[in-house]
Amino acid sequence: MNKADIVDVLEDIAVLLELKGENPFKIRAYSGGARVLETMEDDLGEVIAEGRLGSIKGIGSALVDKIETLHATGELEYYTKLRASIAPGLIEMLDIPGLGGKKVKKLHDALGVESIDALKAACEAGEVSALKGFGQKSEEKILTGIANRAAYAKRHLWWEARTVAEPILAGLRDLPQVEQAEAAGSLRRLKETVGDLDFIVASSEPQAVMDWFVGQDSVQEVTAHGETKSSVRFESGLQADLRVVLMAQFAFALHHFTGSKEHNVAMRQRALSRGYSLSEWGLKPSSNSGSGEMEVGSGELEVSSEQELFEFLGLQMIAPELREGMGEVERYELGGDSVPSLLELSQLRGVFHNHTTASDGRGTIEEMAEAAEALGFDYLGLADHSKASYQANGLSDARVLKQLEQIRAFNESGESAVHVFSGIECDILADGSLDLEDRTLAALDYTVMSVHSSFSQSEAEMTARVIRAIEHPGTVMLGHPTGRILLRREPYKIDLQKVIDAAIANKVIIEINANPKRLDMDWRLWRRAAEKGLMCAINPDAHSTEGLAYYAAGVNIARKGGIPTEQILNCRDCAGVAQWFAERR
Ligand code: DGT
Ligand code: CA
Ligand code: CA
Ligand code: ZN
Repeated sequence: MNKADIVDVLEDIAVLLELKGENPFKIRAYSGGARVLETMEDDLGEVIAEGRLGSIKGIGSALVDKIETLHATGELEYYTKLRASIAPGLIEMLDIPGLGGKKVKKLHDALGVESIDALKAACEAGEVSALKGFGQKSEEKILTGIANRAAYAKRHLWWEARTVAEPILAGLRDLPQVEQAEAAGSLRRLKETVGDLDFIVASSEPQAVMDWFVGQDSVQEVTAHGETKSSVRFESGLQADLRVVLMAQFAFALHHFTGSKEHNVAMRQRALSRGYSLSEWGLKPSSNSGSGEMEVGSGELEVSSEQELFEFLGLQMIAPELREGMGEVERYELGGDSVPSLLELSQLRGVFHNHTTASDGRGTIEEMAEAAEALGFDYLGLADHSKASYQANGLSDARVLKQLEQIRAFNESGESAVHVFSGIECDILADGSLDLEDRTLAALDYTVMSVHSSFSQSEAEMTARVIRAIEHPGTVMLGHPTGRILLRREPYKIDLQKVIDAAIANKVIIEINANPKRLDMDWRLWRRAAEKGLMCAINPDAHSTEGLAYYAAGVNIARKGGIPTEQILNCRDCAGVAQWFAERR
């Protein structure tokens, strides 16, 4: 097990001990040990091999054994037993924002609640707000947390859903009975989260395809097994629908089940206005149109692809990710205004906003650059945390300047074909001032300013805070502008229209944080913002060499947002990027 995962286990143990009401010294040994381990600069494997772990200040004797066991085996009996000794419902409560070990213990001791449902009932009966240490506000917050939790459980990150979908699609395509197979639905539309998977197959032998689908090893439950539709559920709770149609219907079915519903409605209206009725089965003259001129055979029209379907209705091909019923049917009229071409993965020359071992990343400058080179990039932007993010081992002014020297030396060494841009992810403090000195910010190639604290400010305060940071001459980019964590934490309150206008006025870039859990700023805002002139950067926010791969999720969002490639900094070459940075400061 690697260091970061061991840190997670130690932190988890501390919380579980709190929940059990263990003595504070014991609890602190684990939480403190986790912090020491997290900020340790030496390689954990080496420290263990040299027998030095026990001599590190803050890692007590009880921890040495456990860390070594976790490092060697990835398992720890003490931890497994500790978890098993606590009611699962109490562990689930820890997911509710604002509830840690201590508070869950209090609720359990005072009210006897052992499940989320019981906690919800206690809140609704006003029993929680009556407890010392909880008030009306925390009771409401718990109820909101429980409601969000239920909604979150119904959806899955696109990135994870894709991992499940890929082998299924490959398996379907391998079946001899299958003529064509595609994933449809929100997965194909590249939505940030996915409710369920939808597969469409063309085959004249549906039964064999259905049998294979429901018989996959990973299937936990078969919820439907019919002639043309089957549904299954996997262990993660993710469900999948399969529909099998004849080849002649494939393009129609694929289009219909790709959705979105709103897009389908607009398409059906367009067809109707031209005298046709469109469904998942096909396209035929609507009964009262009386127009015979386009009829084919029985009245059904044939199309062999979605492109032909769009063209028949006088439209250019609309990429699946744009089919959200947000005016795309009007915009893609043949012969209408030109629409921007969508970003391709291969157009990215590099990425910005990535972390190294200097703060909370797992890769060194050299390792991150090597990984960027392997991805074919020309440059890599590094932006570690600043000191206010102490839990992430953020850099002081002095440490920033030291890292800057290291990056310069790295670039000058000529050991890498990748040019490293020196940056920082600097905290925007509660009042909108910045965490580092102006001259530190000015010494760097570029900066990303982000909010990592005081999330519960009012909308007016948060908006003013972020705009103050945008107006600072040292600011080049704004990081994850709403702080949302998909399926876990709601965005903080902020007026993004005002933020967008301020960013444009100050020539500040807003990032697409490409971590699949963030995808912030949201695609729904990008088209308008880009039309107004906002510049974008795709920022994987990688905390390891593997994390660089998240740039692909950012490309999805840029496509979904219809951002023209000229307004995406990553499409510029090294000199072009350097020029942008220089002109902004
Ligand atoms: P999801 O699964 O919630 O992430 O979102 P989708 O879009 O994948 O929705 P899903 O799986 O319920 O249905 C797949 C597509 O099928 C949907 O995008 C459009 C089409 N569809 C489903 N139900 C309806 C409907 O009642 N009316 C229309 N027009 N289309 C529908
Ligand atoms: Ca779906
Ligand atoms: Ca579905
Ligand atoms: Zn951040």
